Amino acid sequence: MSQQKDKLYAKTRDQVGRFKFDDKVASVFSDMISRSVPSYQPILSMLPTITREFRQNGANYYDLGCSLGAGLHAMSEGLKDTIGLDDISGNLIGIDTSRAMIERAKDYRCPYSNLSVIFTEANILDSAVNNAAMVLLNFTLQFLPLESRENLLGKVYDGLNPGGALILSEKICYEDAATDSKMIDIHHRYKADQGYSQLEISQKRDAIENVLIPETLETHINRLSQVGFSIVTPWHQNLQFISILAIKG
Ligand code: GEK
Repeated sequence: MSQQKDKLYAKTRDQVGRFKFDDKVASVFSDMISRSVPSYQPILSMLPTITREFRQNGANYYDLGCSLGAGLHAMSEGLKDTIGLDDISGNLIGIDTSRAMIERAKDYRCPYSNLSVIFTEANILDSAVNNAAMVLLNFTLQFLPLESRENLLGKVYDGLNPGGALILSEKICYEDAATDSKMIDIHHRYKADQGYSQLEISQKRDAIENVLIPETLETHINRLSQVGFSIVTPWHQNLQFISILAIKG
């Protein structure tokens, strides 16, 4: 299904409702996230390389909160024969609660015969993770209830094979109010530079408030260490958008 340009918040709304991953959002999602999250494309373009480092034959590769499956496509590039390595067989598993996203994601035809691809409409809080070489939570954890986050990360840790890795990308906030406010200003300027009007920026901000709940980088790092990961390190940051690599020893 083709993607359209994001104009969802271009007209004044009497009431800005709570942001939902519905059909309207799914139809513009690639454009919306690429013009809103400066880290999105750089993270996707590094995923094949990271996947090549952690791949294990016959293992599962999860994209939790996969939306249209862009993370899964990027991981598949790391499993095919490149730079003289052999093809690695594996199962790519994308999970999302949004039917509109999963319906579109299912259109993907993986070109690599060594890989099987499964897209499932489900809540990742209720989904099993096992025999995993890699798990990707690419800007998904931030939408989950705060009290569920540690359990989910514990489940991911348990489901990873030894030597496996979690990539956790998030929008973060800052303890210091002045820093937080300045980073928000710069992010809004970034969105304006991508062609969003002030109306679009402010209506989207109202819609996403209390839906996307950011935490500090320190909170993420401490929690990942607490659930058992032996190496926990940020590997990418652009403004308040970060990605952390967490490895199971
Ligand atoms: C990408 N990772 O393109 N269970 C499953 N899915 C969920 C849940 C849940 N409990 N809560 C939210 N979602 C993607 C981008 S978008 C990020 C991820 C953003 C899903 C939700 O339906 C949406 O598709 C996704 O998490 C978040 O690399 O829009 O900023």
